Amino acid sequence: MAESNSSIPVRRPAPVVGTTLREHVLAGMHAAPGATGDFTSLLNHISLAIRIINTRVRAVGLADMLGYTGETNIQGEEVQKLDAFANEVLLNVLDRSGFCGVVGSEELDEAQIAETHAKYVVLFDPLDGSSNIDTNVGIGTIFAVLRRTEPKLSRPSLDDALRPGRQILAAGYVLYGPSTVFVLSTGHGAHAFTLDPSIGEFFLSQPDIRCPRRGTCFSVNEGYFSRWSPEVQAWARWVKAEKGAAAPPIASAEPFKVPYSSRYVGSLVADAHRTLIKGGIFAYPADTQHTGGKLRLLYEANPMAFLFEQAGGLATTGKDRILDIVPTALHQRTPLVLGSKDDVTAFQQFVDGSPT
Ligand code: AHM
Ligand code: MG
Repeated sequence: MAESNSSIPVRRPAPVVGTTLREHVLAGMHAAPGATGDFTSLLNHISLAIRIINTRVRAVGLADMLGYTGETNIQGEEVQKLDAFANEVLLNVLDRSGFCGVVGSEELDEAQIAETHAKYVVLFDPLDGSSNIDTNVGIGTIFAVLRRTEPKLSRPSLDDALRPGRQILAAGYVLYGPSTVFVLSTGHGAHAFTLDPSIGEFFLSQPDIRCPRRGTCFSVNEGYFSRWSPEVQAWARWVKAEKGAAAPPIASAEPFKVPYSSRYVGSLVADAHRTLIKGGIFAYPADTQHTGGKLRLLYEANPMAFLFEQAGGLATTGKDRILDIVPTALHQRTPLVLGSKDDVTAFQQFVDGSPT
């Protein structure tokens, strides 16, 4: 769980249902000789911010938190009151931790760069699925943590954040659904923790999540069908078993069962969580309005891709592995296709005729 200064491999205890998030994080630190405890402390600060955000999400209709602030963010989107609140909480808690050299958020025009040599980078979408806030539909928080490459030698800069997702140290998301679920990976599997609201503690509820090899659901905003490329349209026709639809160009040993079921919440965290647990595919492809895709690479696609790979799934642009993309900008967008290995591979076969 914690970064290590030593190369000596140490056995990690198997995660046990009922362990608290704090205990889980601490056990990871003890399994990493030479660990300083900073990473553990940073994750505990993130968990604190999440619990603060959760209390407000749970009572959003009572706290004058519905609706918009009147501001527009760098993405040109109207900022909701809950977006702004979640952003402030994360910024304040991370600032107080003293561990962050660089912080990037969907709701910040530019990354916040510390004056210190602090060694971590935290990138987050404070409140994902904002369009669902006012209707009490599942929303979430997504984050990634990276370690600066030369924390002692250089001062933090944006370059510390513009690194491929395969260098992520920890990633997670929180789904504020019927219960509050925190899915976390520090590179040793993906584990889900459920909040017990009566005592404000996360308990391990699903250790070592494995995304099924194949699922039965597809999750995409089909309203944009007319804006997609002919290849993505061909894939959508196939998953719906439209008359005359072509099968993936490379035949699978075990035939797919089409039609798939359709599921689309419109909150990445909710759609991804269902896909992670039950399998299937989530896609937000490029379209004529979002030519580079809509979802943000650094704080939406990358953390999700890290978690899906940790759970044995795949995450691609439709062609290339998400975690290999070298970012050039904080708010860079990307097409995103993630889910079960077989289902993502079938999508890819439509797009470029080759297996993933
Ligand atoms: P947000 O971070 O502003 O909420 O936007 C991201 C959301 C994702 O949660 C979701 O997958 C997608 O945008 C929904 O977009 P659309 O309404 O175009 O389907
Ligand atoms: Mg989002």
